[in-house]
Amino acid sequence: MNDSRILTIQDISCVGQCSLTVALPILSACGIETAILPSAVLSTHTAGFKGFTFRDLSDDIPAIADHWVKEGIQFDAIYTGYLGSIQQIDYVKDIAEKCLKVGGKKIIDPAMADNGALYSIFDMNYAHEMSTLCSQADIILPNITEACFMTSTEYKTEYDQEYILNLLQKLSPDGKVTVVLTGVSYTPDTTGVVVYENRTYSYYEHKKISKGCHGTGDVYASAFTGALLNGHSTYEAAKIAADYVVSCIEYTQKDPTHWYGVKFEAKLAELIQSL
Ligand code: PXL
Repeated sequence: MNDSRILTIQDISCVGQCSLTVALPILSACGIETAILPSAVLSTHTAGFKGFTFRDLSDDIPAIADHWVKEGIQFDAIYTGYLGSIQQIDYVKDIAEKCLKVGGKKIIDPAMADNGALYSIFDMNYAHEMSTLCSQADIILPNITEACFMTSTEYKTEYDQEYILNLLQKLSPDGKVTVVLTGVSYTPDTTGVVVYENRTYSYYEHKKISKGCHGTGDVYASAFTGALLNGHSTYEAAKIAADYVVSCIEYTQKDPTHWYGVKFEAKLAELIQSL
């Protein structure tokens, strides 16, 4: 247990093992007091279910933030995931200014795209606004698709280290933003995560599991944040989160009917052990 208090801002997809229903249990399991700000409530996530409901909670956010300011509530870290609109990105910037402790960490997962395409509700204006939020962060966790959208770079499925370095330099031109770039695969059987910190590149390579699973980005970012707030280095936290996600995917694949997310709950004990 440590004494950090984090605020995580992302949607509640009632069914689907993603966003807040992943972040809250994982961060809590990591021993971190976790406050939540739901950006929207959806009946399910948007990737594969049809006819989902979507209630935008944007209008509630300023009053919630004002109340926290009145109560003097501050956070050691703010971690954001899937947000519902450009307006919400602006609200996140405002909350970070008002409610993040001096020296607190802004961790942004620009959850908006995968496999070369933006998720259904987003457009290029959203990607641009997200890039401005990321430029103000301490740590960002994009996948390659998100990195490409935020830097106007051509998306490639085959690439070399030079292509990745170019993305990292565009995401953090002065080296101030630490980038944890996920899904970086240099060989057919492996994938991994690149950590770009203080302009230094390091790579943690691990097994690639052929079939992609939904929600792994959220599981990864939450486990990474939990490990980081437990005092691990960025690289160590990136490695702990990668090993956890691989274990979750392998376990989930034993049940081929489970298509909409990963069974991260079954492996929480492993994550706690690795902290
Ligand atoms: O896992 C990212 C995510 C979060 N929330 C919602 C989503 C998605 C991905 O599609 O639809 C609502």
